[in-house]
Amino acid sequence: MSILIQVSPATNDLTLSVNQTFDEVVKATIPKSGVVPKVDVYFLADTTGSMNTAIAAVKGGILAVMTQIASLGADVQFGVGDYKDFPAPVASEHPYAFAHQHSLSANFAEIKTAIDTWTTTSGRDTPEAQFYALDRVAEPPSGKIGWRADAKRIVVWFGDAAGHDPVCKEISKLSYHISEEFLTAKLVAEKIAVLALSMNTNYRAPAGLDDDPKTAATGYKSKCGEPGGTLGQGTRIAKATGGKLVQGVSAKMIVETITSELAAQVTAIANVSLVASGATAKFVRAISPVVGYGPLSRDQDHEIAFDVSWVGAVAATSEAQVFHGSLDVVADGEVIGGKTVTITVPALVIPVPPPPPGPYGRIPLIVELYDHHFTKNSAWMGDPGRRLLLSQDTPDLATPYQMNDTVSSLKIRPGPDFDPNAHYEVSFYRDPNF
Ligand SMILES: [Ca+2]
Repeated sequence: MSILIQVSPATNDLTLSVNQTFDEVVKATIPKSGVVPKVDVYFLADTTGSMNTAIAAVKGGILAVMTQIASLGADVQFGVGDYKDFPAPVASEHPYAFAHQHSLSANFAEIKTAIDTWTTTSGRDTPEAQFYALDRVAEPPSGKIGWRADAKRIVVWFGDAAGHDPVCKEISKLSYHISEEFLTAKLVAEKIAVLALSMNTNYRAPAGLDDDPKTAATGYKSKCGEPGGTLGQGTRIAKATGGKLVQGVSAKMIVETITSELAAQVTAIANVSLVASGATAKFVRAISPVVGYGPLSRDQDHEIAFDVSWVGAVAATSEAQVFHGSLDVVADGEVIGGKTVTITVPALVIPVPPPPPGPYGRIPLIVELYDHHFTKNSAWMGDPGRRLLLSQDTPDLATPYQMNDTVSSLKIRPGPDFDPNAHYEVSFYRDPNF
């Protein structure tokens, strides 16, 4: 399904001193996809008691769902698994916590047969082992589940209770505890989107997959200690993985909901956003709209624009610093294009030494001119006369000194660069044309 998206401007090569800003509009053109979307869908069901009517409805309608989704022009495959709870296996309690029935396959009849094997058993306490089931499904491509490497991966998860958090290793016999945070990171790393159908079939868990995981959570205490976790697990996991949670789905509506939500996944990109990454990300002050765009249908071209605001975030040092990174176009959690970004922070400006003395920079003699008189005491109209110091050849005393025709006295004395062995000559004219 991947299409490499070009953006405009195609690259950024910026120079940003600290606090210096730069604003740009980044446009991304997303072409109508000529590529058939490749989609892997894994059906994962809670098969404990209260799910009975929902399971029956899925068995009745799943073949039609698969046929309809395949008719949308996608290369789509399906897989099947179900979960119950720990401790397992325990006779008269849980036959298993998770069972994988069928790997990803285009043989819809086999998928239907696998789903027909689902049998509900008691879940005992209210929360169930969905974290363990999702952990088992969150594996790399080409494993037991059979994810295809280049397919968009979706788990269609339906259940009506919260999940035990954590599923500790003492009860699962794995080498690690499965907390919500751990599970979410693993699903994101495997690029598996979770499409969660939170069923309204369990009166003991009114918020379904989002219910309080500590309510009536007794089954893990002897192995895992006091129950943890918070309300809203399903919504958070779905959102973090680029999927979606549909709340309050009835048994009657489950088939229709699976169909419409899967069709939306196949025919549209739910969300496209612009994300800064790499060493240049810290220079991004804002990207707008931060939530991106969507849904965008796949059967037409789209041009979207983001306002990106950069700011110098690094202080200068004695040498120029260069940072590399990118602005990525992310569609439903997958990077589908973008541009490289290079930011140079210029070196500190080194003070430039003063220029060497000019033609008049050396002063061998100081010539003092006095206006009409040269002491304060010999008053002229009551004011002391002005004194003018000359240190260079002066063609005209009128401009700017305004001392033409008024000089009455002069004094010549050695300047700072006086050389007693040199020969100096001082000439005065009445005017330049004399
Ligand atoms: Ca349970």
